Order: sequence, then C-alpha cells, then structure tokens
Amino acid sequence: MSEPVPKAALYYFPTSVWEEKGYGADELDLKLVDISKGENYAPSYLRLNPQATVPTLVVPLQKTLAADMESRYKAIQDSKSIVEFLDKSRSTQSRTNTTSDAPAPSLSPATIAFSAVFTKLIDLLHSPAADPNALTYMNARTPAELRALAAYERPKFAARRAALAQLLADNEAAKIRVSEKTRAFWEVKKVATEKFLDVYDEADTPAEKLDDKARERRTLFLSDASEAWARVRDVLTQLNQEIIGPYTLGDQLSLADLHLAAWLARLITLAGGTLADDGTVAIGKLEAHVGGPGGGFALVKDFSVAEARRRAGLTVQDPESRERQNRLAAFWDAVRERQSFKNVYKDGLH
Ligand SMILES: N[C@@H](CCC(=O)N[C@@H](CS)C(=O)NCC(=O)O)C(=O)O
Repeated sequence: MSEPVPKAALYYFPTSVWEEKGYGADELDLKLVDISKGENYAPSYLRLNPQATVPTLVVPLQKTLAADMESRYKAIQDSKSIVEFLDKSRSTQSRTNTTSDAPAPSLSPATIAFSAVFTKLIDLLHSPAADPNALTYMNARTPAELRALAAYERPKFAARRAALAQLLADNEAAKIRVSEKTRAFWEVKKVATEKFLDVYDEADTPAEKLDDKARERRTLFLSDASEAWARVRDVLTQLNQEIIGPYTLGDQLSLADLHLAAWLARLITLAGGTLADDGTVAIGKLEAHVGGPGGGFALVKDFSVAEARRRAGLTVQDPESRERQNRLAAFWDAVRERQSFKNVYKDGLH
C-alpha cells in the first residue's frame, strides 16, 4: 500500500467551494475551531493565522508531496484567498485530483468585463459596511431586541472573555510564553469583547434602573446598531444593481456567488428568514429588516422570473409570465437549488 498523500486541512468553514469544484470528500481534513469558546486565540491557532479568524486552509506544498520527504505546509488565512486557491488547484487538466473524477469547472470570470463585476462584488461583500460579524453582534435597534440578542450572544462573549483572560493569566504566570505582540493582541480582543459584554450584561435591566453611564452605553449601542444596519441598504442596492442575474455573472456560477450566498444566508438569518423561504420571501424579510421601523426600503424588481429560472437551468412553469422580481431574490431562488447549498445549510441557515 502506498503512503497516504498529505492532505489539506481546513480550519472550519462550510464546504461549498469544495463541492462545486468536485474535490473528493476524503481530500480534506476538517478541523473545527470553536470561536464561540475563543479556541481561535490559542497560540497553536495563532501560529496558523495571527488574525485569529476562521477560515484557515493549511495546504501541503506541491514540491514536498513525495513519500520520501517530510511535507511542508502553508496556511491560507482568509476566505477570499482560500476560494481562489481551491479554484486554481483543481481543473480538468490537473493531475492532483487523485480521489475524485467529478467535473472541475472554473469558477473564475472568463473575460475582463466579467472580472470587473466579479472583483467589485467580492470587495463590496468584504467591506466594513457589509461585515456580517459586526451585524450579528449589533442585530438590535430597540431595548427589546437587545434583550433577545443578549440572551443569545452573551454566553459566547463570556466564554471568549474567559478564554482570553486565561491565556493572559497563563502568560503572566509563565505557564505559556508568547511574544509581546500576541499578548497585546489578546488584550485588544479582551477589551473589545468586554465592550459588548457590558451592554449585553445589562440588557434585562429597564432603562430607568440603569446608572447614567450604563444608560449612555445602551443608547450609544442602539444608535450605532441602527447606523450599521442602515448602511446595509446601500450594500443591497449596489449588489442588486451589479449582478447580471440570476448569478453574479449571468448563467454561470462563479466564486463571487459563493461569497454572496454565504453572506446573504447570514443576513437573511439575522432578518428572521429561514431555509423554507423562497427568494421573494427571504429578500422581502431582509428589505423589511434593513428598512427598520420606518420601513419603505425595497429593491427594484426589474428581473423576469421566467428568464431567471431559464438561466439557472430550472423548470419554467409559465414561459410567457411577465412576473418580475429583484435580482437578489432571483439569485436566492437559483442558489438554494444547488446541491452544495443544500448540504451546507441542511440544518438551517446560519
Ligand atoms: N476577512 C476574513 C474574515 C473572517 C472572519 O472575520 N471570521 C470570523 C468568523 S465568521 C472570525 O473568525 N472571528 C473570530 C474573531 O475575530 O474573534 C475572511 O474573509 O476570512
């Protein structure tokens, strides 16, 4: 029997690119990093990714794959680079795909014009205004919403603070030894975690029972949250304008769609949407959510439902139908039919 080929290890992230590219399931080791417990701050993980974020993909270097040498690895530390790497590493010509003979479509744009839309969209999804983590932690614009949010987020923030406090204490007591840079990084993360916790901790206290400082903290949190969510309106408007439909580049799936699907899944979840919602319902909930109490936010419905379904390779009930939907709804209807989407979100949107 031959030696096992060194594998890539993915420090956790849904597997949709893996599937869309036709990699074999056994080509990858999945390693769960529980960020809700602060596992991403452990020195061993920081050596792979000093920013302490997931995902990280650790890949064996091609030149060191031979059985008679020790393999060396490199760590790819953000989702944009990871999906690009996965796209380039498997093609119909490549001979590295040892365990799968599934098709290996290119998920990168084929023309310069497509490339511009593609890059613009991915950059928009990774811009501060679109940051899904910030929007998750700030998904409350009223005291009642804050109570519900705190019930859900507080345990995770408390665990993260405890993990950071423990690491700092162990370092102080010389049980572990890290650089001053790492110590300072932990300190910064602890302060940021505590800032949220201070607000979450008091979420159940009625405003009139809070002291001045605490009341000010809550007011500031709620207004920051309102502003953060208001900025999402521009992001949605731009996305809806830029995508050709139903996918970013028209009828062909690309990496931009994988970024968009994951991003939209999170935002639809935060807006109260579920797996059962079709595009029109899901995006409708998102429109209502970003519109806030004032409401009145709606994306233009300029895309033919029949055309969208035809381009996505779905059955068209009524080809003559003049029904229109917004592009993001058409995108959601197309992407939720894909096997990779169904696998990633089989237990619900997240
Ligand atoms: N730009 C990075 C951002 C990744 C990111 O922020 N990941 C979040 C989870 S979705 C994380 O690891 N947060 C941990 C932390 O900052 O404590 C990427 O796209 O990979």
